[in-house]
Amino acid sequence: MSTIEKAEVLVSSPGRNYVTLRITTSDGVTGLGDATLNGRELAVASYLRDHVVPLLIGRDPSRIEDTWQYLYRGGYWRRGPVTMTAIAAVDVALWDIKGKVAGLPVYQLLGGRSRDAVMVYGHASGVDVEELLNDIARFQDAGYQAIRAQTGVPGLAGSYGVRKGSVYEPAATSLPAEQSWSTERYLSFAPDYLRQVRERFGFNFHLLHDIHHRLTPIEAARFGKEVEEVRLFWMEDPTPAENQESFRLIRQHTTTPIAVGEVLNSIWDVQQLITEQLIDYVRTSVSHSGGITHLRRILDLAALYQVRSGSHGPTDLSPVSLSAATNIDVSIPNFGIQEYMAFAPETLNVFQGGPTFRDGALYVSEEPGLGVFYDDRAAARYPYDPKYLPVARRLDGSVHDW
Ligand code: CS2
Ligand code: MG
Repeated sequence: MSTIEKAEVLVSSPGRNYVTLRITTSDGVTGLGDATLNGRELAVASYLRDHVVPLLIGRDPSRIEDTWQYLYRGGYWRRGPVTMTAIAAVDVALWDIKGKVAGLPVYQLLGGRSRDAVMVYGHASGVDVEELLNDIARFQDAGYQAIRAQTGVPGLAGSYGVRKGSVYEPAATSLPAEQSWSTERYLSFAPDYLRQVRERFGFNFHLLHDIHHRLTPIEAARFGKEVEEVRLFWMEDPTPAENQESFRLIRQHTTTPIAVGEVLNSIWDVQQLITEQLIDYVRTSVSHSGGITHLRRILDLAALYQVRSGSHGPTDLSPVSLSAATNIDVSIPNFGIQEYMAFAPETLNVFQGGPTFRDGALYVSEEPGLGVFYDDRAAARYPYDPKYLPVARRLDGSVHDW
């Protein structure tokens, strides 16, 4: 019987910080898992290195479910982004190994294809509306059928979602940058610029917008109602989702579709949102919600309530996550859309292989497992570089959700 012989926690910063788990079996088969948690990377690296890796050595790598249960229940303390990201990395690495042993891409182990192409959305942004509109045109020229639109709010220093340079990365400073926020200014500005997007480009593409946890439920209800004419594919994270029942209020006032889940990490965190149909897309990611094994449970529950997938997928989830996500996306019945940001060239120097982007969609790799190779020599050129996500403060100086 093959056993787990080695499990390496690889920390590097090709373009941005990534934590990668590489498991090697006694037969020499390797599997990769993404353990990156933006702004808290070393917490997961330590959780793996100090508390999980010693438990893996000697285990049967084929026992994916048993290992998941062993790490989840055996950890005693339930859920949370650090725990569930660490478990996800182990889980995805074991699925990678299982695919390689079987000589099949992981999606073939998940029931095979339900679709050929995985529709993605790109991230258009600008410091002002004109720059945003020009960026949307660029994404349309690149073949995207779905585009997220974000721009700065006039008079506010710093703003969520505006790309600087070629790759968007919000964790850009060695201490949290402080950005100002005004709900009033946002609510009087955002619906109008989304209307301008439709006026300029029409309705023949999917338009998405990320509110990023910043409104109260009634403010989100007002926003959703005001933008119904814009026909958003979704409004994302309209209000913090710890209080799942708060979405009932939003639902009472608007038909604008809602997407939630990227900061959540277990089926219990989205259970009410799904079973009460308070959301339309669930965004939990393969790398932060317990891996392929747990994300499939979430998506199977979602399918019972006609909630579709919309998994988180910016560049702070590595190409290993994107490959695992695409293997899930191509196979599940209730696929909605996959978030996709082009990685920095340095990132692709280290993480080689995975899905390919073409005409607004991702095409899964046919290589066995996840089809991603981690190049240690390339990674050695990019040492860890601690970075923090920003913090938002209201105009009165109090902390707000970033
Ligand atoms: C964003 C993320 O992609 C999104 O929808 O919410 O970019 C998020 O801000 C980052 O993943 C935080 O690291
Ligand atoms: Mg988001």
